[in-house]
Amino acid sequence: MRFILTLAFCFSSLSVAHASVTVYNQVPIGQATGTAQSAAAAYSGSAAYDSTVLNAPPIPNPAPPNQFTLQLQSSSNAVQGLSIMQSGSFLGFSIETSVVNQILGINSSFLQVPFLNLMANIKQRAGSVHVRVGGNTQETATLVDSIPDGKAIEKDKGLATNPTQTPALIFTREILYMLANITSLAGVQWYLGVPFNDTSNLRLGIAEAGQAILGDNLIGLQCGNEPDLYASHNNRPATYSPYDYFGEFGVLVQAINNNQNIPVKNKLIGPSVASGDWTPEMVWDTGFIPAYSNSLSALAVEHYPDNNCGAAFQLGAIKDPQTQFPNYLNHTAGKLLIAPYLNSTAIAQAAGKPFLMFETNTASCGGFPGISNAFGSALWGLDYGLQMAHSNFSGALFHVGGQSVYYNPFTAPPTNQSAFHQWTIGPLYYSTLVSAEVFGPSNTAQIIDLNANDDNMFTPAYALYEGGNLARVALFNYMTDPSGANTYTATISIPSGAPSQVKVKYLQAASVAQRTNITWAGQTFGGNFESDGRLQGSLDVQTVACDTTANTCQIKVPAPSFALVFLNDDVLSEVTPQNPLTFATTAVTKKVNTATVDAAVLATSNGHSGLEGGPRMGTSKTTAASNAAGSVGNARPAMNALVVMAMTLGALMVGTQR
Ligand SMILES: *[C@@H]1O[C@H](CO)[C@@H](O)[C@H](O)[C@H]1NC(C)=O
Ligand SMILES: *[C@@H]1O[C@H](CO)[C@@H](O)[C@H](O)[C@H]1NC(C)=O
Ligand SMILES: *[C@@H]1O[C@H](CO)[C@@H](O)[C@H](O)[C@H]1NC(C)=O
Ligand SMILES: *[C@@H]1O[C@H](CO)[C@@H](O)[C@H](O)[C@H]1NC(C)=O
Ligand SMILES: *[C@@H]1O[C@H](CO)[C@@H](O)[C@H](O)[C@H]1NC(C)=O
Ligand SMILES: *[C@@H]1O[C@H](CO)[C@@H](O)[C@H](O)[C@H]1NC(C)=O
Ligand SMILES: *[C@@H]1O[C@H](CO)[C@@H](O)[C@H](O)[C@H]1NC(C)=O
Ligand SMILES: CC(=O)N[C@H]1CO[C@H](CO)[C@@H](O)[C@@H]1O
Repeated sequence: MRFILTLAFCFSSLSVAHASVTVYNQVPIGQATGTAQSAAAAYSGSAAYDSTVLNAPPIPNPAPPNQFTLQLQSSSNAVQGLSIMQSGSFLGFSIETSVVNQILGINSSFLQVPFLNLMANIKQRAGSVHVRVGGNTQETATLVDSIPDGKAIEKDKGLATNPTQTPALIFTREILYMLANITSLAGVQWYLGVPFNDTSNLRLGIAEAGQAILGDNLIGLQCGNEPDLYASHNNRPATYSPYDYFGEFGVLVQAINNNQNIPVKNKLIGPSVASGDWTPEMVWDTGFIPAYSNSLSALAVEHYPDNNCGAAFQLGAIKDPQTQFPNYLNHTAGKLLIAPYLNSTAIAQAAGKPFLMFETNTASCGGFPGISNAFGSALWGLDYGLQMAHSNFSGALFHVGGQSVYYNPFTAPPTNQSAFHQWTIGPLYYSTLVSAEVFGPSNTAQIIDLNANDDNMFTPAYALYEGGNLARVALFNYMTDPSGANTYTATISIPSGAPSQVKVKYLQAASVAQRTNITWAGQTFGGNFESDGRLQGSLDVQTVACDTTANTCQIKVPAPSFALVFLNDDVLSEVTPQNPLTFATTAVTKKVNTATVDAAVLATSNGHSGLEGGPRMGTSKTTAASNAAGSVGNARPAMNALVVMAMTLGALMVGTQR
C-alpha cells in the first residue's frame, strides 16, 4: 500500500542463544533510531491480541422491516444477472513473503501444524485453497542456491543497514519444497511474485524453480506489486507512467518466453494497481490486455477501503475506530469498494481473463482495533467477498501480516511463546471458511445479489445456483439487538416447488463488536492463543420445515448473524466434512505448534491418507504422549524443532505491515 515503503524497519538485537524472541517494530522515517522503538511483539500488548471492544452501532431509525420475502427461481435459466461460475476457493489469503517462516514453517520438513489445519478446513469444503506468498517484499527477493547458515529464507545482511529500504530477502529452493509439501498435505495452490524492482536485472529464479517444484499448483506469477505507487515510493522516477509499466512488463514477457526453464509461459498476473495513483483503465488504455494476452493468467488489482496510518505511523489524521465502525456494517460497504472495478470485471470477462482482488483487508497500516478483529468484520468480509463474486471477480485474497496488525485472519504466537500458546484466529478466517461453503466444491456456483428487503443495507441476501439449480441462500443481519426485536424472518418463496425442509448453518456472535467466541454452525476457534487450527465444539445444523403448499420456507436471522440455507442435503453434505482432515499437534511440550513431517513420507504420500498418526509424523496425541514420557521416537526431533524454530524465527523475523 501507499505508505509501506516510506517506513523504516528496525530490528532489535538478537539473542538466539537462548531462543528468545526478537522484538521487531516499524517506525516512520526520522524516528528509526533511538527511543521511538516500541515493543510491537511484546506479549499480548501486540496489536494482534488487542482487547479493544467498541460499542455496536445503534439500531437504525427507522429499523428495517423484520419480515420480507425472497422470490426465487429454482433453475438458473430463469434468472437474469447471475455471476460467472465461481469456485469455493474464491476467498483466499495473501501472506507477506517475509513472514512465511512464522506462518508456514521453517523448511520442507518443519511445517506449522495450525496452518495445515486451517488450510485443510477450506480445502475439504472448497476443493482447494488459494494462497499468495508475496507483497512488497517480493520485489527485491532473490532465489539463491544456499544460505551459509542453512536457513531457507533470510534478510539480506548486505542491504539491511540501509534504513530507508525494505530489507531485501534471499531464499532457497527449500521454501518452494515447503510450499509443495503443504500442497500435498492440505491442498494449497500458490500465487508467487517475480521480483520487479529492476527489469534490467531480472531475477527469474522463482519462476523457474516455482514451476519445476510446484508444477500446476503454481497458479500465477504476479509481475509488479502496486506499480502505480512505485514513483511515490521512490522505486522509479517521478514520471513513471502506465506506459512505462507496459514496457517493463513486455521486457519480462520476452525474458520468460526466451527462458527454457520456464516451460509454462501464460501464468503472469498484472497490473495489480492499488488504484492509488492510477486507475485500472489507465493501464487498459495502454493496450496491456491484447499485447500480453498470451502471457496473462489473470488481471488483478489491490485495494483496502481505508487506512489506519495516522494511528500506526503518524502518517495522516488519526481516525477514531468507534466512528469508523458503521462503515463496515452495511451492504453498501462492499458495493462502494468495488464500484471502481465494475468496468474492469466486464473488460476482463470479455478478454476471457479472471479478475482478482489480489490483496485486501479492512484497512491498510494494520487495520483498526475493535473493528478488524471483531465479528462485524466477519460479516463485512463475507459480504464483500460475495459482492465481488456477484460482480464477476474471480477471487480475492485477505492479507496476513505479523504480530503488529489487528486484521490477521490468523496469527501465529510470538516466537518465544510458541511452546505454550497456540494461534489466534480472526474474523476474516471465518469469512473465508464460510465462503468456501457458500460456493462449494463444484466450480459451478453462480451468485446473485437479491437486493433483499427493498435493498435495505442492513439485511442483504444472495442466492446461489450450482449446476444450474438453486442450491443455497445467504442471509446477513448487520444489526446488534439482544432483545430479538431485530431478528428478521426471510420467507424464501420458490413457486416451482419448495423442499419439505431445509438445513441452516449460522455464523454468530452476541454482538458485532465481540472479538472472541465467534461460532460457525456451533463450532469455534476460540479466543486469543486458543486454536490449533481445528474447529472445536459440536456441529449444530438447524432443520427448518417448509410449507409445501405455499412453497415457502421461513428463516430467522438474529441480529447479528449470517445464515446459510441449504436447499437439499447434497449441497449440505458436500461442504460438511464428516471426518475433518486434521493434523493434531504433538504433546511434546504442552502445546507445540510444530510438526515434524518426514520428507520421505511426504514424497511418497498420495494426498492426505495414511499420514495422520503415521509413524514418522509424530503428531498423534497418544504417540507423542508416550514419547514425552521418555521413550525414543518422535519426541526428540519435535522438541529440537521447537527450539530451532524459536531461534530461527527470532533471527529471521522481518517486520511487515500493511
Ligand atoms: C517474550 O518476549 C517479549 C518481548 O521481549 C517479552 O515482553 C515477553 O515477556 C516474553 N515472554 C515470555 C513468556 O518469555
Ligand atoms: C529443516 O530445519 C531443521 C531445523 O533447522 C533442520 O534440522 C533440518 O535439517 C531442515 N531440513 C532441511 C531439509 O533443510
Ligand atoms: C533490486 O533488488 C536487488 C536485490 O535486492 C538489488 O540487488 C538491486 O540493487 C535492486 N535494484 C534496484 C534498481 O534497486
Ligand atoms: C471502461 O474502460 C475502458 C478502457 O479503459 C474505457 O474506454 C471506458 O470508457 C470505460 N467505461 C466506463 C463506463 O468507465
Ligand atoms: C454504510 O457504509 C458506508 C460505506 O462504508 C458508509 O459510508 C455509510 O456511512 C454506512 N451507512 C450507515 C447508515 O451506517
Ligand atoms: C456478470 O457476468 C454475467 C455474465 O456475463 C452478467 O450477466 C452479469 O450481468 C455480470 N454481473 C455484473 C454485476 O456485472
Ligand atoms: C466465550 O465462551 C465461553 C464458554 O462458553 C465463556 O465462558 C466466555 O465468557 C465467552 N467469552 C466471550 C467474550 O463471550
Ligand atoms: C510431496 C512433496 O513435495 N514432498 C517434498 C517435501 O520436501 C522434500 C524436500 O525437502 C522433497 O524431497 C519432497 O519431494
